[in-house]
Amino acid sequence: MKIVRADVIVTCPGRNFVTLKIVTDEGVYGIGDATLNGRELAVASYLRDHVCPMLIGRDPGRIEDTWQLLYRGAYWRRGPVTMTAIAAVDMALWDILGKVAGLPLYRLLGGASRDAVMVYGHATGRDLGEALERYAEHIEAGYQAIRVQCGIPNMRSVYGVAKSGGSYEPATKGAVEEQRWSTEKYLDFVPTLFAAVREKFGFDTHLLHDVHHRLTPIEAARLGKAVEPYRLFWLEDPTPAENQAGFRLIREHTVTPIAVGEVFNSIWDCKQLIEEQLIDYIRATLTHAGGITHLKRVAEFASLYQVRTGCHGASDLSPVCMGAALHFDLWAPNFGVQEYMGFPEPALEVFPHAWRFERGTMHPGEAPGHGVDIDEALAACYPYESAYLPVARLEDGTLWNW
Ligand code: EZ4
Ligand code: CO
Repeated sequence: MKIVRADVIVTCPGRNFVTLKIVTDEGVYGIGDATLNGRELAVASYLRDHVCPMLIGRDPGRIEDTWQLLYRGAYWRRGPVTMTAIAAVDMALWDILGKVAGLPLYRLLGGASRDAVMVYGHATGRDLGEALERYAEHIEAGYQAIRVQCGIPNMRSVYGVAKSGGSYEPATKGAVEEQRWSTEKYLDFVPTLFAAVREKFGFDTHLLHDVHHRLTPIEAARLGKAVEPYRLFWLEDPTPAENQAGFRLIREHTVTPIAVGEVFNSIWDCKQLIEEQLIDYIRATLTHAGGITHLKRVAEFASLYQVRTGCHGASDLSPVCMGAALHFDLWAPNFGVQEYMGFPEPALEVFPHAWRFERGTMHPGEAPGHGVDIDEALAACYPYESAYLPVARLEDGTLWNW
């Protein structure tokens, strides 16, 4: 079997997605997600201009060799654009392998380690009352794990809260949105939020929260310590992670579990964090961290240190990534939880899928491969729309981590 075509499809059914489709001489094809929020066209070009021509004529079954070729062969290793492009190829090749074998991807990985995958949803409110209402709705819908984010008194904007009170989408079309941030106001308020959740709903649900890189290590340590009584499932991205050793400072002060890694693109981004047991959950995703071949390596390494997976699953990762991730999660012996935010309705139509949601858990389905397809004619009805992630500034105007 040979690869005869590799096409990049850019579409915006509610938000931008980049998809790679690899076609073989036997007509079997596979698809992979190549979406890098706010930098979509860089990956599209990397694939179209540099990777796709290299794939023509290759045996689609040589997945590992193709991964090594694109990683070592580029000479310029790692980085989000490169690793997202490699991930898309890898995901599409595993999809083809599953279709050829007539088996769902999770069975190729070694079979199911559990009945279904626990997912966490997002309860976000512009104020405490609204956050608690959303939390109640998630319990009603059967979620066992719920992330809570909430507007901060006297702060104009905050990460993770929808402006309209509807579903949250950070990327904005047109100009870059500027938000303001005050660490002091945030640290003063956020323990109140967790206290209110536990007081109202008890301890039966897993409670999660995303700090979104806004604190310094010592501030994160203080927050982790302050919220210990509310027994969080995890505190996510408490501080930027380029300096992995910085997490020692957090660990020295608190037993609140830490999740990091949605912006990571290789095992080298988390090697020290995992080896020194500075985190509890690794959030790297298939799409941004080199696909199934590489994330499997990360998960197996993490398992040696009792670090569990908690794959990023924001709506800017396409339904293709969601499908592949659910197979991965069903297999991974050290799976922790999977993020699930849902998708805009048109996106679900553009990407017909075998996965299903049922009362807080998900299953990838039994379709061969990863079970997600693309309706190219429908995709063409939603042309790309330039959109950017916001930036954050401190109250005096200093640019901060968004
Ligand atoms: O801000 O995926 O945990 N989820 C997140 C996301 C990220 C977006 C960036 O593209 O932090 O909402
Ligand atoms: Co996050």
